[in-house]
Amino acid sequence: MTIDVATGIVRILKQEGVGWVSTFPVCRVNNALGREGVPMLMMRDDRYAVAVADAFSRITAGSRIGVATFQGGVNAAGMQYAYAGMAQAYEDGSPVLCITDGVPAGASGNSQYDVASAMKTVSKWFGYLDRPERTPELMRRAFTMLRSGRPGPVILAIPNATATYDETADPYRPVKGWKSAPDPADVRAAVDLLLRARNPLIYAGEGVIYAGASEDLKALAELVNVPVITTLKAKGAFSENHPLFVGVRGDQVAHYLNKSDLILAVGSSLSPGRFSHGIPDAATKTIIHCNVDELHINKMYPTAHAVIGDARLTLQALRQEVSDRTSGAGRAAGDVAAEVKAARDQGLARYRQVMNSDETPINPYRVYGDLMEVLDLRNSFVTHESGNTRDQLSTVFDTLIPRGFLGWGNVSTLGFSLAAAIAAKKAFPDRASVAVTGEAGLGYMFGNLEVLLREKLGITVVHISNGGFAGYGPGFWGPGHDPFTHRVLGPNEVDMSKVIGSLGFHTERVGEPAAIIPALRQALDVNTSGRPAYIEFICCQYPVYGQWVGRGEG
Ligand SMILES: Cc1ncc(C[n+]2csc(CCOP(=O)(O)OP(=O)(O)O)c2C)c(N)n1
Ligand SMILES: [Mg+2]
Repeated sequence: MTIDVATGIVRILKQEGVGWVSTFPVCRVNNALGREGVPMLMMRDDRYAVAVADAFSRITAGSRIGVATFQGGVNAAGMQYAYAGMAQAYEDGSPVLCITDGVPAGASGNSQYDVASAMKTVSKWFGYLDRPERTPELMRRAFTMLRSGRPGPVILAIPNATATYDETADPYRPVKGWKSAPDPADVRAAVDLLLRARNPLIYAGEGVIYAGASEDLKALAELVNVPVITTLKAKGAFSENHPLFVGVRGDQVAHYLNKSDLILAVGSSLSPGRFSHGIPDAATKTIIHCNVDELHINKMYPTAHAVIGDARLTLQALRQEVSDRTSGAGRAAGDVAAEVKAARDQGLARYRQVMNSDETPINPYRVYGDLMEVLDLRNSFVTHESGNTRDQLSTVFDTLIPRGFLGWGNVSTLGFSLAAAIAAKKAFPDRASVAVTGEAGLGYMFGNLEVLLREKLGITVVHISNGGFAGYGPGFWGPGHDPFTHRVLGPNEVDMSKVIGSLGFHTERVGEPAAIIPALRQALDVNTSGRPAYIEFICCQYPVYGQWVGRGEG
């Protein structure tokens, strides 16, 4: 059977279980998607097209691959804009598939912007489909990259979507994805170190979520009686009401990072970026680094010992080894849980206090506390924005299930929260989905709000409306870290609830703390019938949150 490349790609996507594709036109594969009956979620710009697909892959931990299409080729305006979305996906290691038109044979060197070299800087793999009969081969490679090893974006450029090939010559079979198990000798050596340590600490990264290893993490932590911290992106990998959970950031996390003599890092790059911890006195600590590949081993810190393999298989192997060595008894080392509780109570006291604050303008922590009260934390999704909402929510928001909260952004691109909330709704239609943003994130979202109405996506946007870029203003960090670029029109000058309400959203403007819970309840209720909501909370500027250890002011 002879088919064209675009149709071949779409049929393969269907075989791979792709149920919808996000897009911003134009891309020649789109017409084949339409003809073959694959729904398209049309975003209002290319960056969001990528970001929604990226977030879908993250939220489903790669079990369902998000796919985006956008404009490429010689007229690569879409790709130039999508670059921001791809860079974010690459930075955070998200397995998203991007498909674009390729520069046709004979047209290379035509434009100033070099598509291939640009895309190579933001992808795990860039494929160029130079012959139509290579369609199954390149798609196989793409899905192998997406489903195996270290997660990251893959991009396919299709220079001639109407070229034809024989579909039966190389029949496509879905790619399973493969995992690697750690070397047993490395597991034994890791357990030697772990059982000798006096104050070990588990440092869990997003690899635990991608490996579906939350239960295995819990089982190991309990067996060895070791406290756990998670990275921002792994928030929720370990249930945050567990007695061994220390936190993501804040004084109690600093305390444990400082005091630890051994760090068992699992599924984390251990890269002290802007939104993660440094390891204090790393040279004096023993770092066991469990990772899916070697990229991050001995990267920023000396690795005492590495265990390379899938996080789940690694955690299982470590647990088995500990169990064998200790006749199933594990490692008993005092009342760790009571110490964790005391450290948490102390570290979180100042935030718990403001979660009950009756002050006006509203303290943002009051909104977060009330949000936790209103949501079913086992059946909802919340995400933050770049800015104070990230820093504050990652300090206090109790996350009970993996991806009940999405922490994101080794480098955090403003506006991603809307994409994440959309993706969460697509992944789990029955869960409430909430994006918490400041004014900067909201600014990025505006063009895309129409999508929620058109697609009947019942999502709530919570706006912590404080009239400025709160972390940047004067008076907080001595003279302020960016005092000249801090103020924007605030709630006294613009009524955003009217602006967004006239689009068709359910909106409310809340100035009184007592009105927070009713407003949230109503928004979530309206969401269940597919209507999006925007709630503006008139808040004070309160740039107070848990610090990253060794990262200055955050
Ligand atoms: C695309 C992009 N550009 C610039 C930044 C830098 N940045 C981070 S937060 C922020 C302002 C946040 O202000 P706001 O949304 O009002 O939140 P608040 O801190 O007041 O809660 C800026 C400009 C970024 N994260 N992403
Ligand atoms: Mg603000």
